[in-house]
This record gives sequence, C-alpha cells and structure tokens, in this order.
Amino acid sequence: MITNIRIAVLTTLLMTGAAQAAEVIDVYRDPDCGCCKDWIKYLEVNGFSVREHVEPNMSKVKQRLGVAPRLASCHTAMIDGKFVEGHVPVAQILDLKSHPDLVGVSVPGMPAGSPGMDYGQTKQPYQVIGQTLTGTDQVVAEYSGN
Ligand SMILES: [Cu+2]
Repeated sequence: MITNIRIAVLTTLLMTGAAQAAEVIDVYRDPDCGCCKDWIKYLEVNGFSVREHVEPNMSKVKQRLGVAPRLASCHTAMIDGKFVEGHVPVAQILDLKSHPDLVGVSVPGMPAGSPGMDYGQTKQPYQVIGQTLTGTDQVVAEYSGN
C-alpha cells in the first residue's frame, strides 16, 4: 500500500517535470553540419522538443530571422519569437524569458568546449551575447576556458 502511494507520487512528479521542461524550439541547420546535430542532441537531453529544419542557405535564414552578421555561428534556432544563434547553453535559452529587451542570444563562432562543441579536452573561454531591440550587444553570460 505504502509502495503504491510512493509510486503514484513519484509518477506525478516525473510527469510534472517533463511537462515543464518540454520547451518547443525550431532549429535551422545546414545539411552537412555535424556540430549542429550535436547541439540538437544536447537540447533533447535537456528536455527540449526540437523541430529540425534543414536549410541549404543558412546566411539567408539568419538574415530573415534578424541575426546580426557579427553574431553569426553555424545553426540558428527560434524560441518564443527570439533567435538562439550557435552553441548557446540551455541556461541562457531559458533565461531569454526574463529579457524582454533582447531579440535573441548568440555564441558567435564555434568555441571548443561549448555545448555541442565538446570534443576533446580543450575549452575556449566564450561569452553569450544578447542582441538588444536597438541592435546593440549585451553580454549575458561568460564561461571560462582551461
Ligand atoms: Cu557548430
């Protein structure tokens, strides 16, 4: 009897957790991009529901979605009308909700050690940069290297 109640409580907790974590995100990527697929896997492991779009011309996609060229990386994602450019960690994707002043967030380039770029031992320091409504940059997070 006690065991049954425990299982019921545990099941409810698990289902609640899954429902909260199921953020839907659209990811646009080039057909030949391997690290883009690794970033998608990272999102899925962290509970995101990914809608994948394979695009032959990513620079056109970035232009359409409003990514400033200086902030460009490989893939571009969209969540709640905001862009997520490159290998951005989950924390800053979720944190976009608390930044009404930002149109998107980016990890420019493809720094080694960022999510989906975690091959080998090398970790480069990198910044997560927000693009404001007025077009300026705002550093929202910094990660140190090794
Ligand atoms: Cu990449």
